[in-house]
Amino acid sequence: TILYELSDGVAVITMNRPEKFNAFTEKMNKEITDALKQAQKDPEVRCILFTGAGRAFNAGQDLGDVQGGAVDFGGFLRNRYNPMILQFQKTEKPIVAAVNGVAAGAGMSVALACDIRLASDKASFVNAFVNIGLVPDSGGCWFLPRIVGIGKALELAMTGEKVSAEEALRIGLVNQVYPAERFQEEALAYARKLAALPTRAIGLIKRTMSRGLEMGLEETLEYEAFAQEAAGSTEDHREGVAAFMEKRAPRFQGR
Ligand code: LHQ
Repeated sequence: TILYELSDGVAVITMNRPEKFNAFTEKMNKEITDALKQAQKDPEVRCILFTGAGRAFNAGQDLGDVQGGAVDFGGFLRNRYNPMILQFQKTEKPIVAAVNGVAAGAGMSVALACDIRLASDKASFVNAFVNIGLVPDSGGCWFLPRIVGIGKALELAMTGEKVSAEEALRIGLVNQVYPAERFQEEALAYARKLAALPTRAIGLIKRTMSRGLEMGLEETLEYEAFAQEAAGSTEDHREGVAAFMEKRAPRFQGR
């Protein structure tokens, strides 16, 4: 239910159930978790680009699987979604969401769990949970207020209204918007640029900032010192300083 393709340091993960707007099934949850683990392990992978096949990014849980009641919601989340979302955070490489179309429900949450969001001008976001009497899940209650602030987060979660790409850019929900005609190329070019940067430092930036969100200043300063010891011992750090002194472009290896 997904495609995994590696080229030029970028692992492209494509959710691939276009006829169902790439809605999640148990199989897809598992495949995404495994693909992220594989990308984390593979030293060739220096950036992950996460996108959807066809018209949609992802419409959330496949509602065909949950209709008729008698759903173990807690189990659904604990077994399928929560491990997947945690894997986004545990993957210490940049993850870029290329939001090609609508991102709804848990599909929106997954976009939020990525580090950077790029949107096609045809993309949109729907915090659809409330529309079916549910609560944002898959990290939606954690990421959304941290990305757009509590005021906007509550508005989007309580109304379940569709947000256009343009509005998403305005409120900081996405980092860039590109015309649909050249969206794929632009997203790939963006990911390739990230893949050429010092990957270890980027992984440490990701970990330190997400911890910093939950720690006080003193603890964060200490964690920065720890992270800097790790970053400062990389080849990429030495290369960065050497390139600066020699007035040339750096060639980072991700080590
Ligand atoms: C779909 C879906 C879909 C199946 C569109 N399933 N077919 C966790 C724990 C346990 C249980 C519950 O869930 C969760 C997490 C969650 O994600 S809850 C939230 C689930 N998602 C939603 O409620 C979103 C439902 N979909 C929509 O609101 C709309 O379809 C969106 C806004 C995504 C797109 O609207 P449109 O562009 O107007 O397209 P459409 O509504 O015509 O949908 C296109 C097709 O995709 C259509 O099929 P059809 O055969 O009629 O062409 C839809 O039935 C299908 N589809 N979402 N989640």
